[in-house]
Amino acid sequence: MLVKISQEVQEALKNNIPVVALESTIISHGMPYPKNVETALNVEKIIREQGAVPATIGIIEGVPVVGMSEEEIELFGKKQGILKASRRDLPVIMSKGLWGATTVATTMIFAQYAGIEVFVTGGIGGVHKEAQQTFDISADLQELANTNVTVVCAGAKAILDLPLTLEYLETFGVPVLGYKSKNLGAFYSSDSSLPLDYEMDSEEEIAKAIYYKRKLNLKGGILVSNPIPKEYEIPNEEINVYINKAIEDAKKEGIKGKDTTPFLLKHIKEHTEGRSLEANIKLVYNNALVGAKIAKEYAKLK
Ligand code: PSU
Ligand code: MN
Repeated sequence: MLVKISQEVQEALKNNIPVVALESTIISHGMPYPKNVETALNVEKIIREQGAVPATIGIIEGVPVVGMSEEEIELFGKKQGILKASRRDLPVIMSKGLWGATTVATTMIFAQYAGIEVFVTGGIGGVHKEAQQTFDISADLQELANTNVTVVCAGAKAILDLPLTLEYLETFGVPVLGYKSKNLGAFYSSDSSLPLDYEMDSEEEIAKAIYYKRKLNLKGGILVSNPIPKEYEIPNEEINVYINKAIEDAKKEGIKGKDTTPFLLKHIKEHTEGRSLEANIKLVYNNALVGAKIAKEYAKLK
């Protein structure tokens, strides 16, 4: 079997019940145990309460799984040494029978493979600061350019160069839609002050945009920016101090490539004494709710 799709997800897809894909890097590399497992299971619950089916995706002993069980999610949260699997890592992880946590890029790949349109996460990767020198641009952006999945996030962290990230998405024809917001979300804070092209007033409006993009066969993803609710945000001035410190630490320690993002996330979390983790959890719940509603609206149009 190339990809294992759970019975429940298969049934849902067959019967046009909305399905929402979820990534596993956020579990294994994005949050500490046991908060990671607790969050992943709560996200699934929020999606179910909306009448949609969650499909958490990860690679277990070389087999990509779409629709992990609770036990599998628990294992993903605990196990050491799970590889962060982006597009380039997939063939080798499968060849060697390893465990791999799917990033935004690879979750999109398996969501598309299974026929799942909507995918909920926290934040996406993007163009890193000083990418002019380092060439560090997340594979997530090329995946958004090429793979037909809608990604609901809270914008992107200021560990990235957000203006360049938007330019990149524009070049590759990826619509970036602000859910009830004019500006891009900045993950921990609700407003990056970077204007988006379109503010969307409802889940239905977003579902229609997805519908037309697919009908026209316009290859690639759609990015929905759903800002963190104001009561949970950490103001930009405050979080940026920790972000800049984390970037300095990464430079000093010579952190490169795929290690960069997890390193920065871990350091920010340590420096804010868990406050950033709380904000992170709240914004993911908020994305799960909106994502499930978008999936529901989209199912009506299909
Ligand atoms: N940004 C976050 N939280 C995350 C990630 C990014 O705020 O957990 C994870 C996602 O899985 C994303 C990946 O796809 O990091 C991007 O890594 P890179 O920058 O190496 O492409
Ligand atoms: Mn990178």
